[in-house]
Amino acid sequence: MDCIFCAIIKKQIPADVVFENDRIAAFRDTNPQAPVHILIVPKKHITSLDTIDDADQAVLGEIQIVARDIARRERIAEIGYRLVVNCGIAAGQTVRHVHYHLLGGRKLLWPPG
Ligand code: DGP
Repeated sequence: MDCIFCAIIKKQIPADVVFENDRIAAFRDTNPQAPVHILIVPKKHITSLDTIDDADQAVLGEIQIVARDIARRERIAEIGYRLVVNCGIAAGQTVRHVHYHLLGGRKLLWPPG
């Protein structure tokens, strides 16, 4: 399987990893859209939100706990931040390994476009 995020998780290609445990990795986005832009991913390869199943419930919940902790550490929690998942072509998903964008450090517009 040719997946860039699986390659990062296996440390076959470099990334600026800010958090890691047995189930989850978080690393800085190479094309940041905000002063803080971190991707949080399950280590298990899941293609998109559309292919999650009941067995993924715990890790997907844990990702939000990880996001909260990273946001506090990156000092964006106080002013506010956004956690975004793009699912599928119309939403602009380009990497087919489910990932949560943690964005903060500036005023974020809504709707996102
Ligand atoms: P999305 O459009 O939601 O699929 O977001 C994919 C994000 O992944 C995009 O913001 C750029 C980022 N990205 C793509 N390739 C790499 C990579 O090799 N390393 C890192 N750190 N980020 C990547």
